[in-house]
Amino acid sequence: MVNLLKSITVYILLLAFLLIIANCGGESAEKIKDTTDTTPPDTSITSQPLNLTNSTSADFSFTSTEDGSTFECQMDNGSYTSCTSPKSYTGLTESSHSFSVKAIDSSGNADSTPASYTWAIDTTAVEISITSQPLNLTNSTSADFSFTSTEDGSTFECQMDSGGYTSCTSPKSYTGLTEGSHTFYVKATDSAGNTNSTPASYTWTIDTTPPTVSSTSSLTGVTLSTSITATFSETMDSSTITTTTFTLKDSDNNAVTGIVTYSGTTATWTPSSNLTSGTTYTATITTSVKDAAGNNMTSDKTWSFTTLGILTWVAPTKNLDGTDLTDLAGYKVYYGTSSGNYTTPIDVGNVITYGVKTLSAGTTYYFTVTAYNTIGNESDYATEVSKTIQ
Ligand SMILES: [Ca+2]
Ligand SMILES: [Ca+2]
Ligand SMILES: [Ca+2]
Repeated sequence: MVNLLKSITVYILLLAFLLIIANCGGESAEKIKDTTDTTPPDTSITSQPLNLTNSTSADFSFTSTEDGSTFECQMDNGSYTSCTSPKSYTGLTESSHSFSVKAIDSSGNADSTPASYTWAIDTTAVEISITSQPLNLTNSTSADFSFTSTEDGSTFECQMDSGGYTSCTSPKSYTGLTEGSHTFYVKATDSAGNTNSTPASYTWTIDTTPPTVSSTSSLTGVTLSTSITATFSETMDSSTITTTTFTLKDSDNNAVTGIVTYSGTTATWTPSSNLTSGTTYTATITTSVKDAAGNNMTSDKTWSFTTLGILTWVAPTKNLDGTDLTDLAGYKVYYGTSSGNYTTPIDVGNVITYGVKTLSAGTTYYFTVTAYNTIGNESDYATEVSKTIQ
């Protein structure tokens, strides 16, 4: 019984103690509630990245309307975590980002409308395209360029040769350029400040020098089936080299029919049928021919040549004494500019036709031929023939 009473006393004391504790708690909560602040603070972001930037870092400063506030920050879809101002982020990806921050006052009231800021990171440089430019080879000393970039709002800088970059817009024109090779460069900077490391460029050549005919085919010993060639000082516009601009006329000023081809720097005129023996022809290339840059030749190129004087004869069959000729060894051709007077003979071998070279226009030549046998006996002259080279 005594023990029971003791136990009850202990319980009563314990209960009383618990009641006192409970009472104390109740009074304390009532007192705090009376003076508590139930108004949440408002949060402001006071510094932030540019709206569009090429920086992958971001620094934010922020304030609360209530001193003593703490803050929680959120980047993109992450969760709010405790932070202080300033708050920095690094290694952000190239895309749009959103930062939010809310203040929590010392009474635990959180700003229900966090401050937030959205911006974009662009670290990719633009691509530039040159959309119009001079011909690769031109005789124009002016040049007009158009160009575009892959991003609206880009700004451009242009450079001609090694002249240095200056701000420019499309189209960009240059005048008074010198003859020779030139290179145009253009680079762009996007709105985020990214400049392409490799500029777009275009190289072309200005040629203002007219072409000339630097050489022609041989003027002497020209065979009847010859092709006549003219080599130019530079590559030509092949479309300007035709049977109209490259002609051949005979000594009567009649046009000769042929075809014209062009390769490398050489034009070739080929007759449709053999030329006439011992005749002077005149070839002409007119100023209508142009070099590859479009410059016309400044004066006609005219030159003349004489075709071979072709002699033919009938082989003898008898010796002077009437016996059969069995030891014929060859022939000698004689010719000169007066009848019966011949220069040193030409041993032409055992043939029955020969083309005499180095004949001059306007001159009459006299020709004959002898035969000789294996022991060197030479016949009399054959009947003389003459021809005036036209
Ligand atoms: Ca408050
Ligand atoms: Ca960009
Ligand atoms: Ca030229």
